Amino acid sequence: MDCIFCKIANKEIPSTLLYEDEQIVAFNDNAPQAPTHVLIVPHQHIVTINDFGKQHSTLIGHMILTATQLAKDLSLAEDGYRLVWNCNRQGGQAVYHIHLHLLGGRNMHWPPG
Ligand code: D5M
Repeated sequence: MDCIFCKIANKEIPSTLLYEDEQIVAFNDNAPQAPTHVLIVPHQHIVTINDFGKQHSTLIGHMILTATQLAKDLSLAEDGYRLVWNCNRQGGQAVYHIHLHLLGGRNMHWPPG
């Protein structure tokens, strides 16, 4: 499958790996939108968050807990940060393999653009 995030998760192409286990990898976004911009990505190829089902509950929880732990490790927790899932065209999704964005290190805007 020609999927950039499958290739990163399989180490076929390099990334700045920050965390990995049997379910997920986390690495720096290559077009950062904040001083810290990390992507949490499952090994499993899931196209959009519309494809989440109850069978993914553990994975979803694991992705969120990993993001919040990374936020602490990267000293973002006290000042705050943002977690984002983009879904499909109007949601701004560019890579069709789900990923959770962890953004921090600056003031975030609300409403988001
Ligand atoms: O976000 C997709 C994100 O993926 C976007 O912020 C750029 C990032 N990206 C794309 N290719 C790479 C590689 N090779 N390394 C690191 N980051 C990458 P979306 O929510 O789909 O708009």
